[in-house]
Amino acid sequence: MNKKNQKNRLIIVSNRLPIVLSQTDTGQWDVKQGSGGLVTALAPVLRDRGGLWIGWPGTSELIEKQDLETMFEQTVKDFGYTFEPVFLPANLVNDYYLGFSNQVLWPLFHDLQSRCDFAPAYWDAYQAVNKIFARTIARNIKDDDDHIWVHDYHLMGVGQELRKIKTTAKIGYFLHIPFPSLDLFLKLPWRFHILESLLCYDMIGFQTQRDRRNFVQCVHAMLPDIKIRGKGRVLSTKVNDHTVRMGNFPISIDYNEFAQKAATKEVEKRLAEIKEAFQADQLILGVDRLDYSKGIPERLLAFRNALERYPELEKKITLFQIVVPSRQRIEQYDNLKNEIEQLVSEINGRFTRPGWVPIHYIYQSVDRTELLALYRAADIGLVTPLKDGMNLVAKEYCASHIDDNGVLILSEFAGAASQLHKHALLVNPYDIQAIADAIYYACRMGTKERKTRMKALRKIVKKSDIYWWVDEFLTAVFSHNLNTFRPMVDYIPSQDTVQE
Ligand code: ADQ
Repeated sequence: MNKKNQKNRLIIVSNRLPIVLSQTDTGQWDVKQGSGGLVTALAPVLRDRGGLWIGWPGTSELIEKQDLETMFEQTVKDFGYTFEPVFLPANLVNDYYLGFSNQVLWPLFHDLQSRCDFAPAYWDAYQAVNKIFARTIARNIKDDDDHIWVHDYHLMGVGQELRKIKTTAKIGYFLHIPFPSLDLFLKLPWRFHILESLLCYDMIGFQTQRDRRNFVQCVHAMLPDIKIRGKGRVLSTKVNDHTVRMGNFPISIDYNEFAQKAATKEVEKRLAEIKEAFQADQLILGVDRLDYSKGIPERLLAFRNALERYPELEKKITLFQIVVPSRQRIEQYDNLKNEIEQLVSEINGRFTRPGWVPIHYIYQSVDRTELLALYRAADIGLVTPLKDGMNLVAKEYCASHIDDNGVLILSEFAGAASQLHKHALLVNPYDIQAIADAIYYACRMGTKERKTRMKALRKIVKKSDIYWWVDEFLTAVFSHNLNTFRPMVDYIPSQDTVQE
């Protein structure tokens, strides 16, 4: 990135602010920066350039607006950048967040159209909230050299709203979830609005080449006057004299942080306790947010299928499935929780033997030490989403496996497969028998093959970590030379990998 651009102030915009609010014994509110990969990577950039993070605090009902603003004034001193809360009227939050974001865009973009609820009121709320975000951003822009980076599917319309109020600052946008194929996208009643909104950004970032290709196909089919050109990883087009670029930038994790923390004494201690507690030869780990896109029931069925078809696995394998609660007010998520719990209980009821319980199921968030110890203890990481933008669990599992002795079984529909396909065991997450076979194969895999595969996986995650991702995206938005972006070609199933 050139020196001039490095000085531009950066404004990050996401649905939720990356903060954790807690109340002290005296009832005072305390604000701490969140610990996710995105904030870890962006915080130094925001500090260097001077920056601001705009988002919904999510707890407006618990805390007075005035108190929150006073607290955020304090954070400039502590963090070197500040937060700007977007206060959303309570009557819009449900329809915008639980409604349009999570019952229209989320299922449709994960190829699960039957789970969509295309209620018109949801769209109205989505537009209204995107307008509120745009106004908050506009109020906070100091000059045209400020750079704005909007995140994810909740805020696809913010760019267009900003253009309506004549914002000329550069605006980048990154979609964390997949972009659907043309046939699916056409089902969306507001398809033209969404496409035209996205084309108001200066840069549209996708996780994989497949997502970018789907987007380009939608533009070419629905807006044939727009010609998208280019050959490399970043393409471009002109829309009303405004240049729009689009590229694929696979998000990642802070590899060094995971690798270093995985080697700490606390993790070693917890690892020893876990190993002591699980006497089975092979510990298999699943870690997911509660979501139907993560393929948890299908994974449990595959585990059951492995126990049925390979009786020699009895007492030899244990599945440790952690599910973190999510979107608790949507009925489909409650039903999914029940379905998972029934399957776990059915499988354990049928296969448990004295001294061996096949599935350990935890429905809660676990702390970082516990997660790292589990990643290290797991001989097999089982990551089988039906569809996923990227899936950071797959990368965290590899980064934490500092002894290189683990096998990653990965869904070919996770964005992570675009980078990890050669060295993971790739599976079609709908193919229960293929997952069961991969489990069996992984259990019997020799140490040499495990280590060769895991070393190669770790090298890929290390090379393209979260800092690389931030740098690549920001360079693509703000630099002029697009030839620096080497193409990244996705995994496409071939005759060799597809078992009919
Ligand atoms: P998510 O759908 O939330 O993210 P993912 O990428 O797997 O999915 O990230 C989940 C995160 O939550 C991981 O960092 C994981 O460690 C953590 N986590 C999960 N279960 C946990 C538990 N029980 N306890 C503690 N931590 C837990 C969206 C997209 C993804 C995309 C990311 C980033 O859906 O496809 O990879 O954004 O772009």
